[in-house]
Amino acid sequence: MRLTSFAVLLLCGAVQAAPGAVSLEQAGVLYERHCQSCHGANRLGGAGPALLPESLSRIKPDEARAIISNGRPASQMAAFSDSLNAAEIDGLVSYLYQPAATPPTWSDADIRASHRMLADVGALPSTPKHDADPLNLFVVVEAGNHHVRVLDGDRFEELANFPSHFALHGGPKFSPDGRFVYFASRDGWVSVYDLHNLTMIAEVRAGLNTRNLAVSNDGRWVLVGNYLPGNLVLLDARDLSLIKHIPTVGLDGTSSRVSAVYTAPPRDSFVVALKDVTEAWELSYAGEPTFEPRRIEAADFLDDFSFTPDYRHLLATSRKAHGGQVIDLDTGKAVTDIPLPGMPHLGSGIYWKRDGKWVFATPNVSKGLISVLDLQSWELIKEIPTEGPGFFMRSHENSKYAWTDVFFGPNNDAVHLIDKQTLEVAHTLRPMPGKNAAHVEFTRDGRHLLLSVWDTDGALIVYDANSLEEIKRIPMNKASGKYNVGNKIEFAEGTSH
Ligand code: DHE
Repeated sequence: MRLTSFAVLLLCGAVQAAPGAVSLEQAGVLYERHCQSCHGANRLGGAGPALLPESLSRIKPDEARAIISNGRPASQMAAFSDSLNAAEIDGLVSYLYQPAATPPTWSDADIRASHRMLADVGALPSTPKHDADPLNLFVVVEAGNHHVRVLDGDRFEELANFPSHFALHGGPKFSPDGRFVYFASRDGWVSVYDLHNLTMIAEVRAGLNTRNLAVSNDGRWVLVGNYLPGNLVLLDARDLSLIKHIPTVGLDGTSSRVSAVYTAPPRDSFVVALKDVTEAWELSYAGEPTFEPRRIEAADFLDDFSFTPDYRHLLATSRKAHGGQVIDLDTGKAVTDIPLPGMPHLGSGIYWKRDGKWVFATPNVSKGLISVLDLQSWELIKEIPTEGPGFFMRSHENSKYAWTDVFFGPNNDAVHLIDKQTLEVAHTLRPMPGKNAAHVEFTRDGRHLLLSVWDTDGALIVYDANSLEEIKRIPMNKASGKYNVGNKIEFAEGTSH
C-alpha cells in the first residue's frame, strides 16, 4: 500500500484524523506542507494567488478541488492527485473556504515592504519610443494567461506583451496625459506601466483583496478601494509609494468594504461607494487635499455605480437591487429610486443623446434585457429584450450603435447592436459561434472597435464600426477588457469610467 505524505504524518501521531475525513486542523498542516511555499503564510498569497475565502469567492469548491487535483494549465500550479488522496484534497478545499483562524491584516508596514521600483522614471525619455499614436493605443487584458498586450490602435499590431499580476480586474486607469497606465489585481497588487517606454515602473500590494482603483484627474494620486482590509489606500501616482490608508468606517462605527472608487474630473474628487454601510463618500483632491471624506447618506447599500454626463448625479445599483438609486452629489441627497427588474448592472451602463436628451442604458446580469432611462426624469423609457443577461455595454459618440453582450446562458456567443435612436436591436452578431463574446472598446475616432471572445481559444476581433466587416482577428487566451487611451483620458461618451 502506498502511503501519502499526510498518512505518514498521521501514523507519526502528529495529528489525529477522524476516520475517512481530514479535519480542518489537519488540512492546515497539509496547507503548510504543500501549498504555503507558493500561496504564502496565512494564505495571503506569494508566487501564487491568495487563498482566502474572499479571494476564492468566484470559484466553486468543485473547481478548487479539480485545480488541486489536476493543476492549472499554463501556470506553476502543479497537480496534487499523486501526492494527496481524495479525503486530503476535500479537507484542503474545506480549509481554504474557512476564514483564517487569525483574521488577516495588511498594515502600512506591509504595504511599504511590498513596494518595488522597477525603473527610474526620471531617467526615461518622456516621448514615446514607438511610432504609434500614443492616444490611440489599446491596453488589452488577456485573462487566460494573466498577460497584458499593448496594441497600436491604427494598425492593430502588438507593441508589447507582458505578464501581469494574477487576475487583473476592472478597468486599468490612465494618467491624464495617457503616458502611464495603472492596473489593480484582485489580490491587491497595483502596478504602473509606462506606455511611452513600454516598461513597468513600480508595483505595490495595497491590500489583500482589492475592488478597483482610480487616478485623480491632476495625475497626482491613486486611490485604491479594498474589500480586505476594508479601506481606501492612497498612493503617490508617480511611484506608488504609500501616502496613507483611510479606514472605511461608517458613521455608526461599522467597518465597510469598498464597492468601487472613481474619479469625478469636473468635481476634482474621488467618489466612493461603500458596501456595508449606507454611505457614499466624496474625497476632494483639489489644491492641498486632506482626503477627509464628505459623507453622503444613501438609501441603501451601494454596489457599483456610474455618473451622469455632468458628474452631478451618481446612479448606483442597490444591494437589495430592485433597481438603482440616484444620488445628487451637490446636495448630498438621495433623489429617487429607479425600479428596474432583475439585477441591473448600473456600473456598466453608458449614456448617449437621443432626440437631444441624455439617455442611460444599463445591462442586467440576471435578466435578458437592456433598460433605457431618461436622465432628466429618471423614467424608464424602454426595456429592450436580449438573448440573455449581459455584463458590458459600449458605444462611441460617432457610432449609431450601442454594443452589448449576452454574457450568461446558452446564447453567450451573441452580441447585440442596439440602434441608439430607435432603441431596437439592429443587428445580432456571433463572432465565434459557441464561444463567449464580451466586452467592446472603440478606437479613439470611433471608426473601428475591438471585441473580445472570452475563451481559452478566443480572440480579439477588430470590426469596422459602420460596415461591421471583420478587419482582423488576433488569437488570444480569454481576451478580457480592453481600453483605448484617448477614450479613457477624455472620459469619452460610450466608454467606462
Ligand atoms: Fe467586474 C469592472 C465589480 C465580476 C470583469 N467589475 C468592474 C468594476 C467593478 C466590478 C466595481 C469597475 C472597476 C473599474 O473599472 O474601475 N465584477 C464586479 C463584481 O462585483 C463582480 C460581479 C463579482 C466579483 O467577483 O467581483 C464582478 N468582473 C467580474 C467577472 O466575473 C469578470 C467578467 C471577469 C473577471 O475578470 O473577474 C469581470 N469587471 C470585469 C471587467 C471590468 C470590470 C473586464 C472592466 C470593465 C470596463 O470596461 O471598464
